Amino acid sequence: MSLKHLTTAALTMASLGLATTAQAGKTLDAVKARGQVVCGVNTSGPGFSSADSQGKWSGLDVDFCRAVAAAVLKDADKVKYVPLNSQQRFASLQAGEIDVLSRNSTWTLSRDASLGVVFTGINYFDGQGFMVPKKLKIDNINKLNGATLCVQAGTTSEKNVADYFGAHSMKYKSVVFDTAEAITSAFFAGRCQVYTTDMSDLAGARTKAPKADDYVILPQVISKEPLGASVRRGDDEWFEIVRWTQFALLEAEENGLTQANVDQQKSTNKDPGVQRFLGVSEDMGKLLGLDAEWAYRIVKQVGNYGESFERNLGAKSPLNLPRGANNLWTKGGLMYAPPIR
Ligand SMILES: N[C@@H](CCC(=O)N[C@@H](CS)C(=O)NCC(=O)O)C(=O)O
Repeated sequence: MSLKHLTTAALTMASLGLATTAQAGKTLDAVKARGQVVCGVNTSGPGFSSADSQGKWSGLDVDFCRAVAAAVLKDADKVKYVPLNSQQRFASLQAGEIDVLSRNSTWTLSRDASLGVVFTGINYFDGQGFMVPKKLKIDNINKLNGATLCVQAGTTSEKNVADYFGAHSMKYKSVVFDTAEAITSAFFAGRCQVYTTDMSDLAGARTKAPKADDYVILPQVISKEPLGASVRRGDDEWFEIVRWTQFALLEAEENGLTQANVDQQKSTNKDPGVQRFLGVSEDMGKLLGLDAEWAYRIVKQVGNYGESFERNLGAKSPLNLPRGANNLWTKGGLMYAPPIR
């Protein structure tokens, strides 16, 4: 076939809305050759990514890495975790040391447009808050004028406090740390009166307090912190895989598919959307450079988004966070996946 005919054929397929198989991107090839997804995670974020004494990682962000590995390598355990502090994370992704950054990172315009990385979605809607010792009897952030704040370098938290206190003509003194470990020990030792970061981080940090009850997290938030994964710029195929992994976790929940019922649903559920999602009727995976069972494996090996949330952050976890904005759109939340079709 001549080039002209080939182009015409491609244009005809596109105009008819017919799908073509995805080209493998270079990250996908590298991940397959290596047999591991290298995932950048938090050094110690309870509920998001933390390692136990045996070095086993768990958390919402860890589950996301596992879901990518289940989709791509057919095995959620094929992940290498690289713990990164706030300042290291984007440089590490940019330098090609990791394939995905899944580490409580806020999606902002400057990060998305100027760091050589691109965010793939939102896996947790958060906001910045403040934790204080109960004995200070502070119940509102408007009482923080003149306070000493512990904050981490290289975070949106650092910038938001400057905005907020400036806009409200309030003074503060910040004590800046490079790691969460350093902040929590300083705060619990009384070196600053206030610890400020994302609400979810505060809930995690509070679980590490010598006596959690001695600390309160104030109810007000001063910012939007949409947390999500990011990948290096320039590999659209890999971007699509990571983005649709997030959507698959949500779509599974919306369809009532769980780790426990997915096998039975696969053989009995006649809903065309479920059959397509699980690769029974159609192969959606090939459009991503994967196989028909990519999404089935995510559910089977990791569970749906809601299961991951409950296990890591919900009422049965030490963080005990409400689902709130992170509920599905069908249940009053903001979590929404475009159609998998
Ligand atoms: N979501 C905010 C804050 C994220 C962040 O790095 N928070 C600190 C809170 S102390 C953290 O997780 N530190 C742990 C670490 O450095 O590994 C951002 O993207 O800048």
